Amino acid sequence: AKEHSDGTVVVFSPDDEAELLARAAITRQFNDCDLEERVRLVYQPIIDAASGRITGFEAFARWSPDGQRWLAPGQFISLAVATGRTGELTRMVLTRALSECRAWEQGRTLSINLAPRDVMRAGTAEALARIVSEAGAPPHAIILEVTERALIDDPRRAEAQLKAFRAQGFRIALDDFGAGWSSLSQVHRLPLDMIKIDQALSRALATDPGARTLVATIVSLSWQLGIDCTIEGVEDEAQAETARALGVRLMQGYHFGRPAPAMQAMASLVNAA
Ligand code: G
Ligand code: MN
Repeated sequence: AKEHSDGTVVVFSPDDEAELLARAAITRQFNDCDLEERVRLVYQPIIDAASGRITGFEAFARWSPDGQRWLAPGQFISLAVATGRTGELTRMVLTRALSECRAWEQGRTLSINLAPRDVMRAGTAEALARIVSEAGAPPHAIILEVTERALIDDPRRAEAQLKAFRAQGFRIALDDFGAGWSSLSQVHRLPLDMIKIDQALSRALATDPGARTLVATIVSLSWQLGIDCTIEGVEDEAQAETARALGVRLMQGYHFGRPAPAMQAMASLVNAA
């Protein structure tokens, strides 16, 4: 039996051997690759649903094992963790995003995802702040997205680390909120600027009254905390309309825009004004 980084335990049978070998091979590819060459970034707009204005972009990394197939974070972040390259990946993503998607020059924010280890590692705030300063960007325009998962194991240290990010001027978003790792009891103590409602809740909005109640609760929580609230993974007008009716203002998802290369993302600002 093997414990995954997310805490689930998987028992392998001999049938899994081929899969195990494939996994070892792709882990080696990640370990040996030049990240500069094998990572590219796409940017998804975050929309103010009341005005239709793009308020910012979230950068997503795509990794290629072979220069042909491009994998999404869900498919390769575990490889970065296994090879100890999450810190390097995050710094590279931030550096690249700051150079190709200068959203702050158009009054927009730029969001970057942090791996749980980045959040907890000593010196991350300073390392990221140096990169932002070298790019000539204001830290306040940069939103660091942190998942609840990162805060569970050692809430006190997590709180101290988030305060260190804040002290450098960064904004902080709590990502994938409502996805199961509830940190509801800590949220009021954390220095947050935004809560991002997990995409699973968007999908459940049409059919599940429980999901609507949960979204309404998160919206009310964000109001009470005086912070922003974004819903992720909005795929159609029905979901957007329900979210709007529940008081969600900021939205993200295929309905508003798919993740796209920097040039295309920045060009959409010209059209939208
Ligand atoms: O954990 P995080 O929210 O950062 O991850 C978001 C992931 O979901 C990205 O890989 C992004 O490309 C993808 N994504 C963004 N919008 C949508 C959407 O509307 N539907 C689905 N299924 N995926 C989305
Ligand atoms: Mn995110």
